[in-house]
Amino acid sequence: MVIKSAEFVCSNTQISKLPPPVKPEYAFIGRSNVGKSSLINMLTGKKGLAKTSQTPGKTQLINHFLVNDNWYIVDLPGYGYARASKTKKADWNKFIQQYLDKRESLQCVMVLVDSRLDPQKIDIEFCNWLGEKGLSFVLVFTKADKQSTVKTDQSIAKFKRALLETFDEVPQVFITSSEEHTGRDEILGFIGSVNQNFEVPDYKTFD
Ligand SMILES: Nc1nc2c(ncn2[C@@H]2O[C@H](COP(=O)(O)OP(=O)(O)OP(=O)(O)O)[C@@H](O)[C@H]2O)c(=O)[nH]1
Ligand SMILES: [Mg+2]
Repeated sequence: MVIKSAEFVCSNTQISKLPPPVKPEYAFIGRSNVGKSSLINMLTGKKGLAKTSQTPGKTQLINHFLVNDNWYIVDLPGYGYARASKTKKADWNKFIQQYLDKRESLQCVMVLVDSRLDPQKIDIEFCNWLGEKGLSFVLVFTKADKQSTVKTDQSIAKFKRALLETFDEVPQVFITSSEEHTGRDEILGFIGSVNQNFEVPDYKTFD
């Protein structure tokens, strides 16, 4: 897929204010600091599109970006941000779960996982939650430039093994590096093929 345009549309804390669900949408989610915003910038080829930061917890809202006037990338706040207060974490859960569970045009959840780490409980639990809700998701291993291919492959194998404790089969996997532009063609190709089957869903309007 060729990216002709990518623009920021809106930031939201309220489900009722999201753009109408008339275009296919892909949510990027994962632990705080995993590289969601960097990946979005790498995929769209626009460096400052999504705000990145070395301080975890930068993305606090549901951010919609329109690509090629045709589909949405959604940058979500990271989960598991250790320094967030309990109330904040609870709010996060409620809000994001509501979004993921109810968004009619959501085609796939892109679950970002740090390729350097052993399976993290919070990531596995989140995948299990997606499974329970029947939401389709793929795994995107990030920061692959930070270590050898062997190490990345080992992390992926461990993660798959952990998922197979609850799932019958593992979802599709992408290996990425925002630094080196690894995985860009694969992810955009995947999104392009899913987009082809999109039909505008019935949806509720909020007055
Ligand atoms: N080497 C390397 N560093 C990366 C990569 N992706 C992200 N980073 C770095 O990791 C840090 C966090 O990246 P962000 O893209 O802001 O992460 P995020 O998941 O959006 O973070 P929050 O919005 O705070 O949850 C930044 O310092 C990035 O430069 C990558 O592929 N390779
Ligand atoms: Mg971010």
